[in-house]
Amino acid sequence: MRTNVTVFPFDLFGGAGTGAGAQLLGDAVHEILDDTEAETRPCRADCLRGNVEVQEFAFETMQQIRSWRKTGRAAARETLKAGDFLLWLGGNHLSVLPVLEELGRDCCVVQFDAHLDVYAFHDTTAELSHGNFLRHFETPRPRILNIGHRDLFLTPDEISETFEATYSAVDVATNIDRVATELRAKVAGAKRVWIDLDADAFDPSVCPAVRQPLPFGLAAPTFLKLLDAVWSDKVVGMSVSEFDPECDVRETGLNLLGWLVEFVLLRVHSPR
Ligand SMILES: [Mn+2]
Repeated sequence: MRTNVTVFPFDLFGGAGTGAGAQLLGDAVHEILDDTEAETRPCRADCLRGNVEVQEFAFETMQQIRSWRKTGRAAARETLKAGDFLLWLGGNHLSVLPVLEELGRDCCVVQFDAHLDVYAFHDTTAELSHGNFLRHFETPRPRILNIGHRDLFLTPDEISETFEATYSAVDVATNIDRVATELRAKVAGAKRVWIDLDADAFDPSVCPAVRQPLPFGLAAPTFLKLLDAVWSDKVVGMSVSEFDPECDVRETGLNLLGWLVEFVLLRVHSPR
């Protein structure tokens, strides 16, 4: 098994500043790999040697921006087709759309997010944005489960148009064992599983580095427990998005997400 780390710092249509977050996490991966290379004593990260490749995209020219979605889809397709694990370090949450579009119906997306990105408020744009992108698939949508949302607006009918199931932060806080059991059952029926983390799923005290924080979010150990519940060999990749270093406090978000990235790499590559 090899891992392709794709740094995809797209952050237009909402969440400008998160592109820098994707690049920072990409730098963190380089640091992990360089440190491992330099280490002379045995360490757990030895299993990463030669197995992790980092691919970085930029969105600086008009041409790069115009073809962002096509570029993203091609990059995701190539890694998924090769059977490699795909770690997608995105800018805003919209930057993950090209990956989700490549997954297909038989994939179950386990999405950690404070928001249900299907918003069509009177004051939000009808055009594609990071707040409504789940309504804009060009391909058949994968199954999507949300964990940790704090939405107080959408009706159950609107939610069920897009989400197979949602487990709000209240559900998680009041009965995490039931949530873990149900998630386990749901992913068991999927051919492939994708983990999609929007950093604002965490409580702002845990990860302040987001542009649209909502209170009462997930605690870090809670996230780990639910990640563990859905983890299996069927997990083909994971995306991390909406990390905005400008909003960070004493690098709390960077430390949290940097640790998580290393944890996931080890989880994928450690001999069992
Ligand atoms: Mn969000």
